[in-house]
Amino acid sequence: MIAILGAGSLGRLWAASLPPGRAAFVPRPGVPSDSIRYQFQPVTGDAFPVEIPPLDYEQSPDLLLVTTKAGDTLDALCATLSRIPASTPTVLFQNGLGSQQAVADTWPERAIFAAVTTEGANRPAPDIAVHAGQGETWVGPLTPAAETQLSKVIRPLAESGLTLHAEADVLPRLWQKLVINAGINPFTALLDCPNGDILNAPLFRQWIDPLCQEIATLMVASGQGLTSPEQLRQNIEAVARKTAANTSSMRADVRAGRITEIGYINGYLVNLGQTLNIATPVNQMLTERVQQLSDSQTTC
Ligand code: KPL
Repeated sequence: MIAILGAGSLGRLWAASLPPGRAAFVPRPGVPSDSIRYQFQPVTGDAFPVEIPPLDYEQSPDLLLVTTKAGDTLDALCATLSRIPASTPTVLFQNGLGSQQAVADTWPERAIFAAVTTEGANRPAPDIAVHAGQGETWVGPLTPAAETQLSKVIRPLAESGLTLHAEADVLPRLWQKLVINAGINPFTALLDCPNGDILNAPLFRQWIDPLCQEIATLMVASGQGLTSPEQLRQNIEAVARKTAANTSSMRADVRAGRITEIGYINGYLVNLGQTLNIATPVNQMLTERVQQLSDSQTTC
């Protein structure tokens, strides 16, 4: 059994892709646990109904996949891990950086992995999950206990048919994804537009070069090696073009009135800049503007 914590679009993609009967959703504490039912639209072919049962804690899961938002992850795991055997590997799927390290620091004795995925998934309605674009997923160890267990984690995940890679050194992959998210997500949220539309927007064109300059400086200072700001911009623009019609996760969060992951993306870079004594005015401006946007959207 593979337990999935977080029934958002990514959690539902994994649950629907695993063989029938293999996945179970971790019930939310205090909420009556029932099966989760939805229509799943694969990249090709017809949509089909999916029904995923709640995890029965009596059955020790082989794996725990954590597909919560970065900001919810530590609390969700605090409420869950005491009921999951210490030997169950945990795979974190969060965007950005910071939340993974917090989990690894809190449970250093557990086998904790980070996954970086380019699978596209969204949820246009509460009971519909769409696999919007085929991607790849890299999984690598974060804690010493995870280092010897990589193949034990890849094998059951590969039963999903999604493309998986074992990655001994996952931090550079997390950084690559962070760069893409830092260069696309805040612009799509501020402009309220699909990913491809940022490319010709004055806001993007004004700030993308100084943003990439800040990120390149931070990467060198934090031991991630030298990638030129021009190369970073090309990588960001290539993904924006490839996912042109997509709504980014940050735009979707703002639209739904949810707290965004800006604090783990551009906000992470601002905090890192403060630690390393590197100025990050563009990341700071984007972080503040997205935070203001979601503050003004929150209705409760
Ligand atoms: O990962 C993404 C996200 O929306 O968070 C990108 C790459 C921007 C695709 O939408």
